[in-house]
Formats: sequence, C-alpha cells, structure tokens
Amino acid sequence: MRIVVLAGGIGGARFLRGLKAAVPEAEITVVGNTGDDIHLFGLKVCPDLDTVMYTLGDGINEEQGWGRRDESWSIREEMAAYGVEPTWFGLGDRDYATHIVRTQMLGAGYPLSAVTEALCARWQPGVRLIPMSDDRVETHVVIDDPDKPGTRKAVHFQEYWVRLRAAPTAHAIVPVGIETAKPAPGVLEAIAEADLILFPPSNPVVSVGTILGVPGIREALVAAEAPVIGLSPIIGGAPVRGMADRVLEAVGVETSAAAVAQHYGPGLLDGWLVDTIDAAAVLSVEAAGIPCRAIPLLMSDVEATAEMARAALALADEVR
Ligand code: GDP
Ligand code: FO1
Ligand code: CA
Repeated sequence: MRIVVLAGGIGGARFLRGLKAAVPEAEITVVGNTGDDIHLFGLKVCPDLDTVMYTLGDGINEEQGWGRRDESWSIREEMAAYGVEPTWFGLGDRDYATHIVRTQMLGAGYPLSAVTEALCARWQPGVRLIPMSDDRVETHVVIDDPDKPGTRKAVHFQEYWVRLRAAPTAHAIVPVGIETAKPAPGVLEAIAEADLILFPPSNPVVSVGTILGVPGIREALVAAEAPVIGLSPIIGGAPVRGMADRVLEAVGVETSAAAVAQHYGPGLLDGWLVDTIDAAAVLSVEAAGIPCRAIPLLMSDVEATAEMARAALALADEVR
C-alpha cells in the first residue's frame, strides 16, 4: 500500500512513528512543510523536515520534540559571546552539522529535495521524505508593531513562535514565496499514485495549510483517486501543544475539531477523526458532508498512535 502523509514537525513526526508501526509493509511518502524554514548565520534550517528525519531516524530529543538528543551548545555560546543575533533560536552543535551539510549542498546547486534525500541516507527514516517545494517559502505572521502604535509588521514564523511565544495576536499568516513555488519533484506523482492520503494531527494553518497553499498540491489531492483522511490536532477545543489556536484565529477559524474539518472542506476531506471527548462534533462534521468518527487521539505512545493510524485506514476503507 502506498500512503502519502502531509506533515508538519512534532505532531506529524509522532504520527508517522505510529503509522509505520501499524503498517510496516506500507510505502510511505511524506510531503514535509518547509514554511517554517529559516536562514540563520548563513545556514538554511528546515525544522519540520529535520523533526521528521530525526524522530523516525531515532536521533530526536524526545522530551523537547525537536532538535538532537545528547545535544551540546558550544557554538550557540560562542555566537552569543560575539553578540551576534538572533540569540533566541536554539541551534545545538549536533544539529548545526545538519544545517552546514544542507547549506553546502544547496550552494553546490542541489535542490532541497536532493539534499533531504542525502541527509536521509544517514538517518534512514523508513519513509520517503520530500519537501513540499524546492523553492524558498517562509511563513510570516502579521502582528501589531509595538514600536509604532497603530501600525503592523510581519515577523518570521519562528520569531513569532520562539521569541514571542505566540503572545501577540496574529492578524494574518503570510507564506512568503508560495505563489511562485512549485511542488518538489515526486510530490504530485506520489499523490496521484497513492492508495491513501493522510493529514496527521499537524498544525492546520502553518503546516498542512502551507503545504496545501503550494500551487498544484490542493488540486492534485482533490483529483486523487485515494481517499483523504484527516486526524484532528484539536482536542476539546484546544491544541494539544503549540500555537494552533493563535493561527486559526488569524484565519478566522474557531479552535475546534469540527471547525478545522470544515476549514479543509468536504471537497478535500473524505474522512475526519476527532477525539472521543469531541464525539458531539461528529454529527456536525457529517452534516457538512465529511464522514467522521470519534476515537482516542492522544499520541501518548507508539501503540496508541498506531491505533489512530489503524482507525484512519478503517475509515478510508469505509469511504472508498
Ligand atoms: P509542529 O510543526 O511541531 O507544530 O508540528 P505539527 O504541525 O506536525 O503538529 C502540531 C499540532 O499537533 C498541534 O496543533 C498539536 O495540537 C497537535 N498535536 C500534538 N500532539 C498531539 C496528540 O497527541 N494528539 C493530537 N490529536 N494532536 C496532537
Ligand atoms: N523551538 C523552540 O521553542 N525554541 C527553539 O529555540 C527552537 C529551536 C529549533 C532549532 C531547530 C529546529 O529544527 C527546531 C527548533 N525549534 C525550537 C522548534 C521549532 O521552532 C518549532 O517547533 C516548529 O518550527 C513549529 O512547527
Ligand atoms: Ca511546523
């Protein structure tokens, strides 16, 4: 079975671990979000691709959910000693190696998809990991400018999330560069040839939403023969972790499992899973034309996550 997963970072990566356990024989293609990417100190950093690669390759810092296990911070300390900004983004020494190799290969002319494949040759994630696009896309968040009352400014998504901890109201989410971005080689083919397409419990705006914004990807998903099944990242009216509530507000969508399903729409989704705590939402999602089931959606361990993946496969069989 060929499965395509549109994934962000931590939520996407944890789900993929369960999916691999549930269907070890499946050929899994992951289309990764690159809207979180940032250029720092001359290096290209791809947090969501790296989180998937390190998590599936058993190199992740489990407690944190991002970055390398057994990390040290000498380079960060030395940069700070030079007074070089930004000091708010934590790149560890081991992680730096990944960004150096990536940046060197990009400089030599390799596209990000080829670079990602090369990095994965070391990590052996057991899935084919493809960035959504080889073209540069960087998500920005429009907030009130604290220095110029009455005006707004756009900050990089990482500055909004890591430096500002998503405290300022997000007025708009702007994936800079997306209009001219092309799907990376293999993305549209994987979608067209898939037996099943999954939206893991990833951020619906700045992860899955960004991938859907790459011209051609949404159209390919709508045209695909395979059912598209999503799992809600919202449980009991709140994100399990992260800032999904802040960015959903920016796009005018209520933070609820039902509202996220309707935001994707019945034209795109063929099935939606909500947590048992949100069982009351099943009727409204189905009334909107999307088959829906309620099951436990907390990814507390690999087996619980594998059970979520099995439920997604079962729903796909029902709607196929
Ligand atoms: P990020 O790039 O690190 O933000 O990761 P993703 O975009 O892939 O996933 C983030 C989303 O996953 C957030 O909206 C969380 O609410 C959601 N999430 C995290 N853990 C869980 C979980 O155990 N269950 C569910 N249903 N959602 C989760
Ligand atoms: N998240 C933080 O909260 N603080 C950090 O300093 C930080 C550094 C970082 C470095 C590399 C990387 O791959 C991820 C990193 N993250 C950090 C996670 C990242 O900001 C976000 O969780 C995702 O981009 C949100 O999807
Ligand atoms: Ca992300």
